[in-house]
Parts: sequence; C-alpha cells; structure tokens
Amino acid sequence: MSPLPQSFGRPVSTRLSSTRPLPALPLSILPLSALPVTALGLSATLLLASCADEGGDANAEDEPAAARDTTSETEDGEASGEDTQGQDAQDQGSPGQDNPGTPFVVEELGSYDSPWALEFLPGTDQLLITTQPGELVLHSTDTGEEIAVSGVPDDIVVAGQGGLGDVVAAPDFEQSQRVYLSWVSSGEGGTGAVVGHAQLVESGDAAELQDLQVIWQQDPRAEGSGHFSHRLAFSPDGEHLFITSGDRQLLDPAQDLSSGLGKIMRLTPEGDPASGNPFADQGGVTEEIWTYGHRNALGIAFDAEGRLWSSEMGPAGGDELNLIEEGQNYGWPEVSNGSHYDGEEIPDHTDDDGFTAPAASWNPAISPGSLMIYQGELFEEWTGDAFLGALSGEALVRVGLDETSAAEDELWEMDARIRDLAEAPDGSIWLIQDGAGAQLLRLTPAQ
Ligand SMILES: [Ca+2]
Ligand SMILES: [Ca+2]
Repeated sequence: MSPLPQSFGRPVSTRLSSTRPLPALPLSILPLSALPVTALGLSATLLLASCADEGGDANAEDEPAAARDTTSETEDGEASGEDTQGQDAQDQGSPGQDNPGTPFVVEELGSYDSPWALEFLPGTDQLLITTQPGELVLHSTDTGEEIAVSGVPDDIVVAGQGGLGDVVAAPDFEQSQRVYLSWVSSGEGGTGAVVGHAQLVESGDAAELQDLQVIWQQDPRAEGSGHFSHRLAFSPDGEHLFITSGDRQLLDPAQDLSSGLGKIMRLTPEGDPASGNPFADQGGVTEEIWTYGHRNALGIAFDAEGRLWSSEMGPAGGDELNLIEEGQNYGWPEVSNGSHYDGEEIPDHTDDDGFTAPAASWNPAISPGSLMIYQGELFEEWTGDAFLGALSGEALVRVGLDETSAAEDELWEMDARIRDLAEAPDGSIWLIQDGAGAQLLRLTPAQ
C-alpha cells in the first residue's frame, strides 16, 4: 500500500458529496486532472476501501453465517490502532502545532487505550471519556488531572465493536449528577447493547458511579460483535432520549418493524417508549421506534433549531448524514449509495423509491464514527455546522447544514482514525483518536 498522506490537519476544500437532490458524484468517474489537492487523500481512501473488502472477507468467520454484511472487527473493515496510523502520526501532533493554511491549532492532551466517547459535563470544567475496554475517565480541562471513575458496569462484553460505548450527561445533570452510558452485554440469544444511568459522585480525588440502573436493552440480542451503534442524544427540551440501534450486520431486520435492530429509538429519560411514537399501536419493541432502515448509525445530534441529524456508516461506500424525522424509512438494506463488501451493487437512493434519501453521502467511504453540531462562537464561521470524525477517512469533516440538506464544505486530514468529537464550553473542538495510544486533541482557532 502506498504511504498515507503525511500532512496533519491539511485543509482540503473540495466537496466530495452532493446536496440533495443532486446525485452523489462517483469519484471514480472524475478524470485524474480534476482531482485537486485532495488527490492523495482520495487515493488513500480508495486504497483503504479496497483493504476493507479484504478485511471483511478475512474476518468473515467472526460473523453470523447468514450475514453478508461482514466487516473486520472495526465498523469499517479497517484494522484500528497502529497499523493504520502513519509512522509520522505521533510526530505531527506536537502540542500547539499550527500548520500554515489550517484554521486551527492542535494540542495533544493525553493518550488512551481505545477510547470511544467524549462528554463535557455541564456546569463543570470536566470531560468524561469512555474507553471500549471499560474505563471511565474524568478529565479536568483546567489542570489535565484525571480520575478513574469506579463502579462502571461489571458485565461489559469487550469484543469486536463491543465494549463500553457512549456517555451523555442527563439534561438536569447540574442538579442530579446523572449520566447515561451505553455498553454491550450478553445474555440469551447473544450480545446486545444496553443503556443505563447512574449518579456520578465525587469525593476528594475519587469518583464513582452509584445506583447504576439498566433502562434499555437492544432487542433482540444476536450473535457476533458488530454494529451495535448505541450512540445517545437527548432532545434539547430534555424530554426524550434517542438511542441508535444498529443492524448487528443482519441487514433485513432494519426493515422489520417488529425488530429493534437497524432503528433509532425515542424513549423517556427512564427508558420507556416515548408517548406519541409513530408505531406505538403495534406494541412491543416497535413502540420504541422513531425511524428505521438504518445500518450502523454512530453519530446522533440535534442542531440549534431542534432538528435531529444522524451519521451512518454505510457498507462499501454509502456513508450517510441523515435528517431524522418521525416514522421515516432510511432504506437500508434495500437502497444505499454504496455497495455490498462482496462487490454486489445495492440500488442507490432515488427521489421516488419511497425511502428517505440522505442529506449527504460519501463514496468512497470516510467511515463516520461520530457527529457533533457546533453551536459555539469561538470558531465564528462554523456556528451551526456539522462535524464528523472519520475512522477510515482519518479526517475531520465539516458539513454545512440547512433545513433539509447538507454538503461537505471542508475535510482536514488528521492522519489518525477519529473516534469521537465534542464541543467544549469555551467553543474549542475536542477530538479523540481511535485504537491503542489514541490521543485526545484540542482544536482552537489559528491566529
Ligand atoms: Ca439510507
Ligand atoms: Ca448503490
């Protein structure tokens, strides 16, 4: 494989995706001369995409025999960690680095083993960090001091894409000190994501979770260790908890309203189906469903106007950013702007196929592992924009949003898989890399 591009945070200005209703522009038909600065990055992405196919095949034995949507142990078919980080990656993220032409300065603030989620705790100077193997770390943004939080769930299954997952603060965190966590556990039928809440109690230089209660269980469980999704978001009014529930690489359940897989759920803060859900009259797990036809939605976030967006990892190509609206069917696995890993084409989204098309899509894949919608003012040009952290794409992607459409505006190569991102209270943007030795990064405007 050719070496990956060496620049760090290099700006790439071209648009790789379309705005609805224009069809996605397949990069493969662009003449080489039409590929600007991004050529290196695109080539690398294409190369990685082909590796992903091999990874999928090589690891097929890990997956259910019935599943054809096989990938290796990470969501996007890539090996995580050192294998995919260029030799120079560690050298290029030196604290306070300011690359000419890049609108941000990058500081490295710590190193973690396979981190998964970041959450700034309202009313504090603290950041919570989860790691897939099951650590919960309280990081002081003032001093950099860290506390390992005790009392994390003791039934976490760490395998494949499974482990400790997302963390969000309850809407009333400043009064309740309640946090919500997702993780993977096992039981009859296999593994599945669960969501629970607990009180985060600090005393002196220690912190622990107390009164941990599981409030939601992905239904059904399934064999294998892929596509749990289990990202969490609260509605701005604090009334509803949204959970992404992946298709577990089983594909067809995403279209089956009697299955809880391949869905986005809308619940009360106590984990019950929210009243007014679109399929509530069908009972059972169907009562929880807000939208369906999803594959592996690893990002979910509200914008300042109260619209809900979700990023979704597609198969070979076909990554999506979707505007999430009640009762809509987002098409997986019937339609996708990508293809199956074995090369078989899946019909693309069209205007009249009865499915809700993505607001933006990517082909080749960037593998969005996270979504944040920027509401700060420190980066004054970016208020209201969506940011995606790309795993195989090893990039930070900025997407302009309007009421129903979206278009990629900028892509900065970060030379490392990006697992999650969050906006700090001061408007700085924090990223965390993926895999072993993953760095916590703080981005502030370049002077
Ligand atoms: Ca779709
Ligand atoms: Ca397709």
